[in-house]
Amino acid sequence: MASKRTPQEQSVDPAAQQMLIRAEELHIETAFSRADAMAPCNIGGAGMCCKQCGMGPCRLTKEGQVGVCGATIDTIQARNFIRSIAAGSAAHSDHGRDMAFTLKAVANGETEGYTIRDVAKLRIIASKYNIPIEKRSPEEIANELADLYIAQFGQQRGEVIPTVRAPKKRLKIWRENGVVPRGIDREVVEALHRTHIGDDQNYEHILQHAIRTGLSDGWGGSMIATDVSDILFGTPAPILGQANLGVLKDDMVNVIVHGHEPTLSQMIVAASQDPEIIEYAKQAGAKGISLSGICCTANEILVRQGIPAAGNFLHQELAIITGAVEAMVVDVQCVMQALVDLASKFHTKVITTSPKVRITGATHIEFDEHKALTIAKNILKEAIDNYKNRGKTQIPQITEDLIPGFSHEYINYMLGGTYRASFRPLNDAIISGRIRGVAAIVGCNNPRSSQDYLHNYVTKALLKQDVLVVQTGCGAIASAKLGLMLGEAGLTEVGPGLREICETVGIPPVLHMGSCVDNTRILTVLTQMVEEGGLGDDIDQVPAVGLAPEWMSEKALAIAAYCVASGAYVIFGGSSPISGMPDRVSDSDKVLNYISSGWEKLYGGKLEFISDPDEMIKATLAHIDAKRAALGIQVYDATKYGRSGDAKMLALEELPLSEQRKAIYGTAAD
Ligand code: SF4
Ligand code: MSK
Repeated sequence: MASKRTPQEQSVDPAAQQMLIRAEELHIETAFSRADAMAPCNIGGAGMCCKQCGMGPCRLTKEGQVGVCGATIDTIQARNFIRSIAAGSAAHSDHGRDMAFTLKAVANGETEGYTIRDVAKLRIIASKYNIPIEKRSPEEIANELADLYIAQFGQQRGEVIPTVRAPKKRLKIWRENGVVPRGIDREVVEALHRTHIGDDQNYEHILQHAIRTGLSDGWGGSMIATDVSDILFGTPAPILGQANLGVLKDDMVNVIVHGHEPTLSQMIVAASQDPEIIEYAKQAGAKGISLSGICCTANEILVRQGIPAAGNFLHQELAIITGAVEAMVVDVQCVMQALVDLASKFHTKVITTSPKVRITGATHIEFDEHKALTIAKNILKEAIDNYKNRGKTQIPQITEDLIPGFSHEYINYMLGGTYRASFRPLNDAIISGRIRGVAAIVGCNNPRSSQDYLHNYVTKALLKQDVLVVQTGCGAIASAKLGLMLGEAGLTEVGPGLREICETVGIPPVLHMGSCVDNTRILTVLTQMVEEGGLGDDIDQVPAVGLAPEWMSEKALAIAAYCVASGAYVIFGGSSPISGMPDRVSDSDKVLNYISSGWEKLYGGKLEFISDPDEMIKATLAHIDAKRAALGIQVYDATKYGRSGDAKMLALEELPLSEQRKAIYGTAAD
């Protein structure tokens, strides 16, 4: 049994700590206490257990040991690894498939409540695939784009269409290595086939297909999900939002949407503003409806409508423990089964909505986009009817404001303006060394580490080193809760060069780019930086690193695979699922080495598991500096910048008026 931690050790978030103390008082279990009570299996956790057939499970813990079928440790580790990547790709991509079907239904006028919100993005995306746009209605274009996107999932031959948006050199590398995904489903199915007993038994060959499977997600299903969400619900742009449990209201009906898909949550946002529903809530004795989100559903409605985020992955139970949540409405992914038992101790209704997801004991109200608004209203009425059952509440009075909504379209616009939208200023800032490099710090919370600690530690350290940070998923909510996503407030935490850029452009030092599927926005940003010029001709040359300090989901591994394939150095914190035993069976190093130096030789990107946050930071900076040197751009110098912009103005304020004039106008005269 692992040791029991204090609430302060379980999370660095003060709101979470308050709820963990309350959980202890009420003798309630959470993921934190269950993680303390259950030590992870050190054989399975290290990727050394195979249960692919009924002759096993086989646990390979000794040097040279093989499974009953003769499978070696490297084969078993590679098989376990690709199976996780396949599951992660399937989850993201199935989300993308549903979005494509919704686009089709909207184009055909078959849905209730949806419209095509971003016609400009629809036209831009359609043009990339040579879909005619002139003299055609948005619905006609959307219909053709939806058909094209739906076809990508079942396509058997050829290349998944969004890959044409990658840098030319990158696409060539994929083609030369035979890893351009043929069809999204095909690569996932083949990953499962190859890892069945008696199939692919060469670890390098298995891991090559891991790359292809990951690419079918990043440059396939996830990219489709992001595109269609923007077309239907609007491309994010900066908007004021709030984060943490304090967004729950004592005098309102609190409804939390949790999961990943934006289709239902967007409609719940619309329904919650309906006068009929507000009146219904008032009749129930509440002041109205307070809607908030958890996990990536939170991100979807936060970046588009500014709907508050109650928290990230590990807040899902803590929100219920406030006693103030009338309904937690869930769809797919990252929803803990423990919610239902926990909710039974309070008055919260857990409502499942996806045809794919049922949880024993939960209320099921199935979502159907053809009746979306009606269903959303029914769900809200269920929540309102439950308000009278609310007992004692304890809502931590802790929130932080934030400005989310930095889509690649907006970054492009904010750097160059409407008529000369461009990544030039960002590239120039990197070339001059004001910005040392870019870090994408993404991914989950994991109760095996202190919630948000690794995210925050790494983010703060890199900001001080003039590294611009972009975030998605639960990592983004961690920074939001810390106040790093609010212009001026976040700027006290950053290095002098980065600060100058943030002040000039008017951005926070940490840019919230959306949900897990929106990691594809980061691929697009990197591609546009390459196309802008000055930072090489492919993604692997850009001084950038991807980090997932608290990863836990299989989707995170899929993201890692496609980022590596795209040329990125990816660092995962926590534990490695292919670490081997601590005293290392030497053969188990083969897989670890292959996903690092093996993949780097082929793709320029690599994946490493580094548990020590200081080592993570060191590796990130070393990589960024090495890429800068390879490009031949300015050597980063921390002392070079920081004497212009607001810093200069503040320093001037200290001087007598005549000297201020002299410094600004070159003369002390009026
Ligand atoms: Fe054991 Fe081989 Fe079956 Fe895996 S596939 S469980 S190693 S016999
Ligand atoms: S929700 S996959 S815990 S980021 Fe996307 Fe958060 Fe990870 Fe789920």
